[in-house]
Amino acid sequence: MNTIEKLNNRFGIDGKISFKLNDNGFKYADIDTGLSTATILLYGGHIVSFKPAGEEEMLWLSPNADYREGKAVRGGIPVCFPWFGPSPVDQSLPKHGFGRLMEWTMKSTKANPDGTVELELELESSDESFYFWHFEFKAVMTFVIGTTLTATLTVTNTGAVEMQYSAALHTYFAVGNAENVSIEGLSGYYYYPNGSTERRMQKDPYFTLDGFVDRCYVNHSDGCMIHDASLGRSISAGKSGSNTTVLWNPWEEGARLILDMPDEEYARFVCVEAANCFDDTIVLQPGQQHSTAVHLSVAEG
Ligand code: TA6
Repeated sequence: MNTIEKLNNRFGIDGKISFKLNDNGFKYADIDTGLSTATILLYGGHIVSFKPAGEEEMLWLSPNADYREGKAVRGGIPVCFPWFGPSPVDQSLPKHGFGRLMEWTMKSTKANPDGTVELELELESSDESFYFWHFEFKAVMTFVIGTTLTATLTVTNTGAVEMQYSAALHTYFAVGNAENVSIEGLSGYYYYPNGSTERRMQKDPYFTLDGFVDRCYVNHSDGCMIHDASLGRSISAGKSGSNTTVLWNPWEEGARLILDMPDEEYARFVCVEAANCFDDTIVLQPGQQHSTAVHLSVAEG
């Protein structure tokens, strides 16, 4: 019996969850709840599509995504773990950690009475992870999929010493045109713009995209609303367990430097990321755990 047959035997749910291989040989869960469809790659524990019934796709995925071991798939909700950005100890290690570069193990699937389905994928410390990071851990991605999507990263310190990590659920929200997008919910918060160490406060109630942005909002534990005038919809990007929000769009010039997306695609997404980084890194004593979650739903425009 091949791996896909085994996955289907153990975790498939008739008419709702089946396991397949994509054209590049990556395993994925193909999900149809009736309320929505979704696609979750085992590689990276990474959801790359979520489309509530009757709505446009909510997650952007690059048409040129690079499906190769050791590369990150651009789009969806990459899991940045156990560090966000460059490694704090060795800049030669992969940016945004190794969680998005390894295959996660399917642990469970479940169909709930309310029509939602639930999937759990796990990444545990191993010889491979020790090469990058000398801590013992268990990371679980839980997805609850219905008309809304909740994606939760729960990290447990399974070792005998204190462990510190940073992380992000680096969501690429699909939009009609980034030039017609404004984001609500960041007013009154300090942010560090584009890698600067000089903090500023956002005064405007809305942040309107009009060029390259890479901002890190600190002490921000609430969600945002993403208003997309082109599609005439708003997305509620709620979160919990995260005190930092990162906004990113490479815009035209930046997109030209990114090889795994077509240049013009910068206009099709905005990243609003639920992060634990900078002042908000997580410290876990042996046996402790922390969860970071995003709750995504569509509202009218
Ligand atoms: O979250 C924002 C960011 O850290 C940006 O600086 C930008 O580089 C982006 O992530 C994408 O990173 P990646 O390694 O996936 O190309």
